[in-house]
Amino acid sequence: VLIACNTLLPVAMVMNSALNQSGPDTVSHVTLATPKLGKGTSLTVGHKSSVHRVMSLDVTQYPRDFSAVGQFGQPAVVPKEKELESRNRWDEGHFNVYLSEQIPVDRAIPDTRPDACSGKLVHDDLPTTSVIFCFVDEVWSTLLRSVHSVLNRSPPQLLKEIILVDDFSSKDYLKEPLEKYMSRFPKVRIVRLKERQGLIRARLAGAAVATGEVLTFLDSHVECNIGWLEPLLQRVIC
Ligand SMILES: [Mn+2]
Repeated sequence: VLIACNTLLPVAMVMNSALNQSGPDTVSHVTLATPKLGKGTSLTVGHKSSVHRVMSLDVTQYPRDFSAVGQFGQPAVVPKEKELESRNRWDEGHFNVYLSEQIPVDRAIPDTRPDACSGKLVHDDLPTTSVIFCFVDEVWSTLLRSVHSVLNRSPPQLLKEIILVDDFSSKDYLKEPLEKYMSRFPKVRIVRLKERQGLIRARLAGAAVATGEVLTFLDSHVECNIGWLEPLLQRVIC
């Protein structure tokens, strides 16, 4: 069942299997149609009534380079001598792949939320989530940026795991080098499909191994900003 779908931030969220805690306070009712539970299965989801302001979280493992291209969302320009290269590489991702490679994969970006969003209250006991990225031959820099943005800007206690579902990519950099890169992040898991399945079956493959209470499906070329997760999880339980 599709709980939330937003075209600006490509995201879809579903409840994963049974959320079996039931709190004494506010109780909301969620109707599910997950493969595991079958269509129309109903669950009661409880939560405490205590709330907090959406967390303004943005952590990085390493200090950020202030002068890096595109740092803080500064406009980035292709130098004259790189214009041909940048044009030739456009088709690798149907965007400016050259420029994306110049921009740090864990850069800071401005907090562009309206005040009403940053002041929003969410429950203290939000469910955990598995973030699932499905991809076929995704560009290296954008795939990494997607993962870093989730790791850097999600409350750690809510992020159960990140599942990368490789829908039978052909690019070599997505094999060994991706395994090696991601091995430093204990929360990141890679699932390899043995033949091309298509987006929906790839998502189901991710869902099948996910252990979080809510499944969050993101495009593999996104940049999650500060406060992206809690309001989405809040919508799922309320
Ligand atoms: Mn997309």
